Amino acid sequence: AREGIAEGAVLLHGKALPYETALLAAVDVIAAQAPFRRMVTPSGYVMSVAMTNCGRAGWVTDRTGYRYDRQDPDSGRPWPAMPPVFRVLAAEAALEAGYGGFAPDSCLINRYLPGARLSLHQDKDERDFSQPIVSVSLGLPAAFQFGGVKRKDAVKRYPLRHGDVVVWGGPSRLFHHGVLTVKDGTHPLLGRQRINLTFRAAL
Ligand code: MD5
Ligand code: FE
Repeated sequence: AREGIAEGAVLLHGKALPYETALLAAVDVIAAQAPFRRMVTPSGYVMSVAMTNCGRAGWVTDRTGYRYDRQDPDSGRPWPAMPPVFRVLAAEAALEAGYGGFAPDSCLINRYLPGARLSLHQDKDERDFSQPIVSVSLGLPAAFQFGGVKRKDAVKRYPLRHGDVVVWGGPSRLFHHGVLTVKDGTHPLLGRQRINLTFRAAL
């Protein structure tokens, strides 16, 4: 079922379920080449979310700032290629939400263990904000929060569950958003973690 949750944002319940096995196998292959790591923000804070990437560019942060980098700074090698199942799911979801021709060049893979969170922020490091962002939730559920373009705008909460896909386009592309502290639990396939795939046209 498809549900509008904000201006330009569409939640596709269970959209990723037919792909779950292939997605998780691909995440394991990527993480073997480019392991999950907790990065440091420019202010020196070690993020609670562990991250890796695939595709032509990966989102990274260190003391010098946020950026998209074609190489994994930990290894100096290019990020693993984006698996076909990632591209297919992202493009299908975007199309269902009204964005034809979505061709992401970057997929950030976020791993939340219980206790991890992502504070309210905007995604502003990409070149073309007319391109949507596609987000795939796997494993433990999370309370997702999103507000508006202004930091002071009122914030709403939304549960995101295993298999949910959200397409953020139009005005919602630049809405502030975050993930509340993930609660402890066990998912049948993923155990004690939430994995989020964030697809972007970054370059
Ligand atoms: C997550 N990741 O659940 C989210 C999914 C990130 C991040 O936020 O930056 O790694 S992407 C959610 C998103 C993207 C663009 C706009 C909006 C939400 N929004 O308007 O709420 O790990
Ligand atoms: Fe974000």
